[in-house]
Amino acid sequence: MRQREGHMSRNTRKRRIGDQSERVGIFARLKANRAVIVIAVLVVATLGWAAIANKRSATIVSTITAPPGTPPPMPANAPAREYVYAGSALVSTVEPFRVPPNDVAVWRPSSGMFYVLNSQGQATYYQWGIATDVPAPGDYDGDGKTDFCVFRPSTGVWYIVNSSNGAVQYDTYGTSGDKPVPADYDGDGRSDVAIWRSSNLTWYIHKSSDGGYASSAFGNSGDVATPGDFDGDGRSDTAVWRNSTAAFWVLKSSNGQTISYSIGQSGDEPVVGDYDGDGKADYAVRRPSNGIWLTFNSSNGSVSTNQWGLSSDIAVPARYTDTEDTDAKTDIAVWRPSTGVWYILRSSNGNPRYVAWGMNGDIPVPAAWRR
Ligand SMILES: [Ca+2]
Ligand SMILES: [Ca+2]
Ligand SMILES: [Ca+2]
Ligand SMILES: [Ca+2]
Repeated sequence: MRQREGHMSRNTRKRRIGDQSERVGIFARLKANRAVIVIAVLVVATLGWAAIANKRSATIVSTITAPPGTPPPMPANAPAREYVYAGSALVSTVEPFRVPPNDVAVWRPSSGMFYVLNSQGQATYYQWGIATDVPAPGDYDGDGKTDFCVFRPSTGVWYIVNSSNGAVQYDTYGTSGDKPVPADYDGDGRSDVAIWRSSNLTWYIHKSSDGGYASSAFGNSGDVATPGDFDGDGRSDTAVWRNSTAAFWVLKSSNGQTISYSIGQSGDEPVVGDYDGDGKADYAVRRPSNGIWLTFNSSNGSVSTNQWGLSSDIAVPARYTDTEDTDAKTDIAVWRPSTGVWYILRSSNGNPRYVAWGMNGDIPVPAAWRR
């Protein structure tokens, strides 16, 4: 896969993305069992100047196509942690960042196929799930790599493929109408199967540490579940965005206290991430009507404002990395369903990065796939 990325100065951050003229070339390399099938799809995107203001939309000639044949077996996985040696003696293993780098990825309901593109431009695909499933990626085996996983609402079954050894885990937990909210609530380094049930406003967590179950009533009708480690104790906190009052409510795992933080306005959508890279989740909202992002910095209490994306885009904030951006901060980013293009605002230098990956109907699932 080869991609051409646009480069713009920092002050273009306030322009709308569609104002850029760009060409996106793409070669998608797809791997099969015994042979390497290379399907080259040239994508030439010409986004007209002032596309937004003039209500001209981006034109993408083509986008990636579904790969043929049976998906390959899971590739062997290298340990995610870095090994520190003194001479030949292993002295420690460390995770260089609390949040490992994320890859752009989509899940295609029509085929049940995950498509992952890593930062080196290498593609991995894996068929897992059926059209009515809900993708529920998480690191359930705790090896630092996200595992392919879907939640089937009709039966409440979670289907998990361990990235460490390819073994499949099943967990029946939840039912139709529940919102999957996998995260590491007990702090053992593994994602816990969890759901938020809006009908009784209760969180149900299947703890990976001891196999026990936990539940807690938290949230109001109409809230959006936004779990994250807001207090930075290494355990994810149950949290919600309350649209009616434009505030986040967090049940802190460190001391059991409930806190709230007002940001944005009713109609905004929550886009929680660690935008300042201090290890704590930051309250953040995106205003679809004008593309404004408001991100709280937990490190110093300030709020940053950026304009990025169109109303029809899907917010995909995550810690993307490339040669220009290796920091631990969540990048503001959107995915445009109509064209399949990812627009990433690099946290390191404000330069935008464009990646064509996926097509209309896909569900973006950026995560630390590290494939
Ligand atoms: Ca894993
Ligand atoms: Ca856990
Ligand atoms: Ca916490
Ligand atoms: Ca933070």
